[in-house]
Amino acid sequence: MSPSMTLYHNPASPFSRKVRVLLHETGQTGRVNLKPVNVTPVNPNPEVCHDNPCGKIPALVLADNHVIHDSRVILDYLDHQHVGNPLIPREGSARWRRLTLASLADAVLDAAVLIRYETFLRPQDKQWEEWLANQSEKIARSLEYFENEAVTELSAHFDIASISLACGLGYLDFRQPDLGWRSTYSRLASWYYDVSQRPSMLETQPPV
Ligand code: 99T
Repeated sequence: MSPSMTLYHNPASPFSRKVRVLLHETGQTGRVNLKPVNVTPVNPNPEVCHDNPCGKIPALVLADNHVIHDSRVILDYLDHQHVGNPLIPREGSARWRRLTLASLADAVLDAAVLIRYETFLRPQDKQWEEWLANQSEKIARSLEYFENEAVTELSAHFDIASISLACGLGYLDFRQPDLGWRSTYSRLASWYYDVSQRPSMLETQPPV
């Protein structure tokens, strides 16, 4: 199968990783050509901006040159392109529950990426400690919810909710290695240990 689609991505991007994990889980890696790009809010890439006006990755260019962007939209699209069990429930309460858990996992990612940009891109004398602390609080409240209210549900399926949280925890390990979330959220740590062994997670690990 020769690739008919192109994915703008970066190995460090957890949003791109979600797409790549779903491609592995649904047997579609051969359909997508991976195009690595470096983008930050202060270093836009003209090619990405041409295909996705907001300049963010991931963005998926289809065979007919139409472009789909935002990881959640791309996951939804790709989940309609395979014949196995859907990784986003198509209907019923499961659909809204799993999408809501995925959205909370994405909120962890949004906060962690904002922390990365604030600490890595913004000059140190302009960094805003209170703002950083409140992004960290968003992460803490969300992980506490997953630990206390959702870990059993997560264990039931490796789907959009689980993929999003697994990529979120992987990103915390990558960008905030001293956070020590495992000691506070032991059930999440055990769940993450198991899902990290999946080939889709092993083959998409962020760079060391
Ligand atoms: O904000 C920018 O201009 C460039 N940033 C991005 O493209 C980041 C890369 S993660 N992507 C997103 O923020 C996508 C969010 C969107 N809602 C989605 O696709 O779900 C880079 C992380 C890192 O380098 O540490």
